[in-house]
Amino acid sequence: MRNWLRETVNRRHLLWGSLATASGFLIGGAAATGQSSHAERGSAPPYDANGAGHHGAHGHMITVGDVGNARNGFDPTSLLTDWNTGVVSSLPDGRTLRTFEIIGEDKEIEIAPGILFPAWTYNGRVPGPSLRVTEGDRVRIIFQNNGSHRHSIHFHGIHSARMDGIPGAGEIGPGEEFIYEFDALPFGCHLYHCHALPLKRHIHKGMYGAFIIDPDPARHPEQADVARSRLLGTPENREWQEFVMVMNGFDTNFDGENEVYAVNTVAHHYAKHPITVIRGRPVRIYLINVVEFDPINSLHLHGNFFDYYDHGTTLTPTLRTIDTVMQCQAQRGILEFTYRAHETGLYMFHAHQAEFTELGWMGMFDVVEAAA
Ligand SMILES: [Cu+2]
Repeated sequence: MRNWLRETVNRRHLLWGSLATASGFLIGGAAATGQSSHAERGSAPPYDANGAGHHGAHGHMITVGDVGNARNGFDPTSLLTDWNTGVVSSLPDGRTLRTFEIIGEDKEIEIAPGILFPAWTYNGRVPGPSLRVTEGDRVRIIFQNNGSHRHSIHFHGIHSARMDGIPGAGEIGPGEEFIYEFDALPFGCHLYHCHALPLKRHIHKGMYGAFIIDPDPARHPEQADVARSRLLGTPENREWQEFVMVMNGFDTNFDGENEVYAVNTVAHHYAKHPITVIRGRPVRIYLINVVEFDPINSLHLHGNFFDYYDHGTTLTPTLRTIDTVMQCQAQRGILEFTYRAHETGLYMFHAHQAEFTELGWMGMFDVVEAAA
């Protein structure tokens, strides 16, 4: 039987100690003592979205300082809306062909201030590019493995056995190339990840990303309005504020446990850099859980409730009016909500596994009025 208390303390101390010794940064007292500080929020000083008041967020228990986005080559704020729709051309039968080029490479990234992680990446970023296509498109992915290990890309979706991205069906060695090709089905919020063995190592090292298939309104005449609202580029879609959030974790000492948790890789990034949301416009989140080693993860939204579409494969919600959703590994879904009836201000979201929250998985929405 595992000693959860001891493990928890050790994991916190490891992060805390690493931060302190690696770069002089400190995590606030609550994390160091292992005490949950939800109760402290009420007495915490007002949160300062401009950066001076990081200690105030969630009761003095987030990392201090910032990671080097330029060095990493990606900024988690940009990742929220950075859709890669590929190079578009037409097939002889008139259908759309979307071609993507993905390169696997080893890359050291900074996941919390002063904490470097030897990642394996797709296109040099974690998570990899957010691929976005339309239901029925032909998808072609040219995968070049420039890394030091064998890798693949396994897409969640419908495809042939030859395109499955497992050893013997798309897994390639360093310096090799493989082309995956399939039709984009079914519509939904999917993911892709390396399926080389040992699987948990290849996943937690950073080889995963969002694979979103927008519904084709012509195929769903009974709910064409809903489908159009999800189809990137339509006037209906532009009304929405869409964000992709990949919940991930990092085992920094390779003991089979995560020491850092995040959404889109950098611990507490959205706590220090709140996500701007226009009050009058609806919000849609493509949420994906790829955390390895922990069986479940979750998202809890403060001061609000949302509708949820499990796997994003339906046009009507599978859960209505909830404020917390649980996802096991590789589970994903679409959240929809609005702040129309709210006052402006900062609204927290986080895993409701409190330990994950303290170790990086917590952020804020900054609800503002639309510019006049
Ligand atoms: Cu791999």
